[in-house]
Amino acid sequence: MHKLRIGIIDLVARGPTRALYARVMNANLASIMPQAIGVWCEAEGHDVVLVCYTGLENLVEELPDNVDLVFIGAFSEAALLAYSLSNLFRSRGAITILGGPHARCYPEDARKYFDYVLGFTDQSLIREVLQDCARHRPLGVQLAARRQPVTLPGVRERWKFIAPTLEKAPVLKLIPMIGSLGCPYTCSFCIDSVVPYQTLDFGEITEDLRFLAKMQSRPRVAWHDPNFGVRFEDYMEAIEAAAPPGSIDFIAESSLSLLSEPRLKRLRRNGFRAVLPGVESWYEMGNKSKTGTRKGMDKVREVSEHVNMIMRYLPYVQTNFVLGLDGDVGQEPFELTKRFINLTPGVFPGYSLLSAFGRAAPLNLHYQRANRVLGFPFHFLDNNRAMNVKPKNYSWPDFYDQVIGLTEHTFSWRAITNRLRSNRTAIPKWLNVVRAVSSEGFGRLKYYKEVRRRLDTDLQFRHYFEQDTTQLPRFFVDRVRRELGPMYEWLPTGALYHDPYAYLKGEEALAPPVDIGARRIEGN
Ligand code: B12
Ligand code: SF4
Repeated sequence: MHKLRIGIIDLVARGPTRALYARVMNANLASIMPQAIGVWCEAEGHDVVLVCYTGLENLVEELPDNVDLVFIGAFSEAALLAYSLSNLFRSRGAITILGGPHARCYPEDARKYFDYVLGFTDQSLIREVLQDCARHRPLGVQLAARRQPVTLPGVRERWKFIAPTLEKAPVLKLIPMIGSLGCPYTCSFCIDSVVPYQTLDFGEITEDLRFLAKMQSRPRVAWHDPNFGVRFEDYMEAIEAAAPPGSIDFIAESSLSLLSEPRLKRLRRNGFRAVLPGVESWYEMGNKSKTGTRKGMDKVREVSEHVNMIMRYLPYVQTNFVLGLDGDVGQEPFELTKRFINLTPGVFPGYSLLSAFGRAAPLNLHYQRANRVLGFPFHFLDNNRAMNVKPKNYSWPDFYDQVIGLTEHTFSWRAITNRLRSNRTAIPKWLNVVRAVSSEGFGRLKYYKEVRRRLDTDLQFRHYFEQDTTQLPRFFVDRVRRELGPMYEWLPTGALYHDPYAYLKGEEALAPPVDIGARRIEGN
């Protein structure tokens, strides 16, 4: 097999941007898998150029124009950019491959624009793709390993791809690591509820941390584990074996139920600086926050006490909420979240509007069966700019009124000042301010208000939300055009639309996958 010129693009932005938050943070959102694929492609003897696209670089200039093969990793919010890039590289003769969350959630759609669409990906699947390396058009092939990989290249092997990405981050520089895949819990809204929990090699983790401690003074590691801390003891031992306590800083997503006081003491000793637990709702998912059957204000008090306790040990806490879940009715859930913010002034609340990402979770079938899923272009599916599930207990105007009220409360100057005062260390204090005044706080508020205004004044817009038409309102088309910038001219025809019921139709058709050796080829 001849040496291939391979381009790998990790899309952490959906188009060009100059936003302050993007400048500070986007390079820290880099994914692990594109780097791992880079390592695997080089192991097969090929030349690799990897670009983490943060929205600030000129993407086309950064990649050699004579690549044979281009891997693109994308979230759904960057799918239209990924489709445009695929179109551009195909026009230059390259073979294109999509992987990442979008490929897992919307493979039926992605096949229209890529030669290969990969689900679970391991080294042997990459080897097969490289050996096949053929055009598959008009419909690409959909391939997946049988399960999540049992091993992934660690930081030492990925360093040549990590280092240039870190250079793009001006202040805070986060190194992505992972120690486990899947989750033992089964929250039906989550992509990992059906993926068995498995850990990677803890000895490797210790070696990687030792390496990092040599490469940088006080490195900062962001764990990408879906639920960090399930094998708490093993992690702590791996970290403690690597470097003196506190010489490496860590950030992790962990369920509240795993964050008990004795554990927090150990986390603090071991350099943990931030955790992002999910609360999700005051009426649902009690098992995640260990609040059991407690609901409403009782749950608010309990979670608030818990989070305030966490903040005595760790400097930064973000609690994640989902707005618009079926268990929520009326003003109360929103008012309770406001109470939570008042009772927990130091916390940064992260809000997601209920979103059903295609095949991501079993619960999405329920929304599709109830005909409640809307086909907003992927570009808006980032948990905020479009809620693609019609709320069960709210009209759209009601819902947006509540979301606006909560966002105003959360990013009022009073709340921003309270957050600033309640946080003790410099980075958390100022990161919270930047998040509040940039695209995440003020930016979203402005956007929600525009959506709300149009629900009253723009008939075409309202009809779309009410599912009276599937004709996309101008508002969304114009935004895509503006936000894709020069790549818009490469957006394939029809890519603004997708079938939001593809998952349900696929399940109903029940086309059995064909087994070929170690891999699974579906519907090709
Ligand atoms: C860690 C994580 C993050 C981290 C790191 C993000 C990153 N760039 O990797 C942070 C906190 C930054 C983050 C942010 C966001 N996230 Co997030 N995140 C996760 C989480 C918890 C784990 C993902 C992970 O790394 N798993 C470990 C890897 C190894 O496994 P995997 O993801 O299953 O990937 C496998 C395959 O997909 C494939 N693969 C993965 N990437 C690639 C790339 C290529 C080229 C190929 C060929 C294959 C391939 O190989 C892997 C091994 O089999 C998932 C939920 C979950 N439990 O999976 C959500 C999830 C991926 N996030 C999600 C979302 C929506 C977001 C945000 C938009 C939220 C927001 N509003 O800010 C942002 C977008 C950030 C961005 N643009 O980069 C959604 C994505 C849905 C979708 N279809 O787009 C998920 C699925 C959660 C959900 N809501 O269901 N996230
Ligand atoms: S605990 Fe978190 S990662 Fe695990 S299934 Fe529930 S939401 Fe998903």
